Amino acid sequence: QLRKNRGISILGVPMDLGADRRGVDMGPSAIRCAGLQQRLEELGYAVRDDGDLIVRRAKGYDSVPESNLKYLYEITRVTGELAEAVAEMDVRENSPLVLGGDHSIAIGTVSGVIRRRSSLGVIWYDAHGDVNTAETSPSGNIHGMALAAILGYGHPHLTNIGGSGPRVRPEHTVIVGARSLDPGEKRFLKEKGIAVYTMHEIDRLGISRVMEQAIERASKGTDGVHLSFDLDGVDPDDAPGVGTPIPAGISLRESLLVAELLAESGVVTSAEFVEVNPALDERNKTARAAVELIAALMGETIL
Ligand code: B3U
Ligand code: MN
Ligand code: MN
Repeated sequence: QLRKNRGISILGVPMDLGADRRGVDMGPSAIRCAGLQQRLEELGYAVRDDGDLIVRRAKGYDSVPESNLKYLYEITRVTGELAEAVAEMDVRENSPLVLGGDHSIAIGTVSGVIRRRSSLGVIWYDAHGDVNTAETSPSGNIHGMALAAILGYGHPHLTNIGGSGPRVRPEHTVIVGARSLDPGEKRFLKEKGIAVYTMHEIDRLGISRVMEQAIERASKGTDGVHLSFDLDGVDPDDAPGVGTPIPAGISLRESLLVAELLAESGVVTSAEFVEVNPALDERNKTARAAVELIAALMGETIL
């Protein structure tokens, strides 16, 4: 649980290679500039900022000859380091809060978190499914393959980062906010029986019932839930600074309720906030939204 008697360890991963577009490498910096640490300290947490991992700017496409995976080697290296760093936080009894960077970093975060847990649930808040593999990906961008890798599917380099075998089971995986899925992803999600709350379900049931069900699914039979929060899940009107804005998304207001409901449930044991792109943002609006969301997740209430 993200409890106040536990400290929080912040780690930034300034990587944009998985998105193949410059800008999200500045995400950790922008979120810190928006006042993250102070906000968490005001809530009573002992916050430790471990700084950023080092990401090498790859020259050209450091890709494997037999596949379309872009920057596979550097992404494998960085996420492997991330897994070790996150596992280390757990030893210190600090809750990991990872700042992205593109969403490929989730492979490292989850692989680190799972070291000391027998089973983990994942709530994947995203406009996308991120369940492509090299075979189904339209882009070769690894950020669109992160959840598949966590579930044990994809290139062996990606499925063996910081461990081996599936990190999370399909029945403990929930996607919230999906509105842009590739044909291969739709097939994958149906085949594996992964719960997907698309915008359709959110509009029909309302975000609060969706979260009730999502929390139940991710927490039942697991000893922790990881929140992987892609800022492009939020509507681009509220979070314009993301690499791939998809309209008709979840409002910031609803997203804050998501964070508050998660805080109330007490099931979340680690989190990451990814895909903030300050180069496309308006006066750091998206990073400021990220800080609001993190504060709510950590128990900040209005009254
Ligand atoms: N599904 C597409 C697009 C995409 C995924 N994640 C983001 N964009 N941010 C792909 O490339 O896999
Ligand atoms: Mn994503
Ligand atoms: Mn996304």
